Amino acid sequence: MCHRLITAVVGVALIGLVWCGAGQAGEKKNAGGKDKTATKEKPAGKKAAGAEKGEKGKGKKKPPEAAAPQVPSTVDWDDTQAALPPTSGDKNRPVADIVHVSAQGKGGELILTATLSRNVSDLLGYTDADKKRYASIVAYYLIDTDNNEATGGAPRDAADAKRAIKGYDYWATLVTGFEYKPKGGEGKIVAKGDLMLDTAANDVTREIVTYGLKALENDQGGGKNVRLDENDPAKTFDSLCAILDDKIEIRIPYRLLKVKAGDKVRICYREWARAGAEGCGFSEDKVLTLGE
Ligand SMILES: [Ca+2]
Repeated sequence: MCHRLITAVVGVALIGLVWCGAGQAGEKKNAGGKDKTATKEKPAGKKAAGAEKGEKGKGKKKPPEAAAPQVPSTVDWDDTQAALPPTSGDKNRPVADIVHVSAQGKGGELILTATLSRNVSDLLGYTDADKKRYASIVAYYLIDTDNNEATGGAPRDAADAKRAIKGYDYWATLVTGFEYKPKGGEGKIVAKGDLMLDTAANDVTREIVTYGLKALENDQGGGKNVRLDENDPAKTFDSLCAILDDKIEIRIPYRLLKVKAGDKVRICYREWARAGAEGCGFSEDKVLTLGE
């Protein structure tokens, strides 16, 4: 399998891992990929009232037919599907099981928050009997910034999903990782994505939660890296990520997505711990209007 666990001796580039890990979606196991809808769909109530002829003569005017459904400024997903157990390493270790996701545009940033079934510190702090600790891909978010399926693309492995995955213009991959150094040695080595770190030989100096961003092309592919700072390609997105117990929030500046307040964007996410399941862990799409 492509996403084999790596005994961390060398730092592993985020993007390489993410891309390598993406291959695992080819495996299929069980269960579907549906989420409960939590989107507010405004006009439904009023239309329905108009349709109830039995109600007596209240001279209420119908709402204007032209009124388009209102696009909410916040969307969220309840994720009731359990994560699959690990396929390698300690099979009993906790994995990043997403139970809820929300998206909102505020303060010039798209804010994406994943709630897990347990605290993030339980995942990154877990040490197995062989003194291994584990980091992983948690999710990726697909963002259709022009709400147009005819532009953009999708990651190559999305072809295995149960619904059409297309027209997304950006791809943000949420990962955990470690900064560490060899025992008795010096330096800072960073490894992110699906990996196993041998703590018998290494000391963890920092736990990492971060993301990578790519612009998707018109084909199904890996996309093109989007830098936080064009003048400093090594600058990471770490400062735009926050952990609050069981929640991981990432913020993506509008300027990087080439969007502005008022734009409508279509979003779905993929729960990585269900990437091997039927549906490949993709959620349904939701559209939101970006706030100021
Ligand atoms: Ca698009």
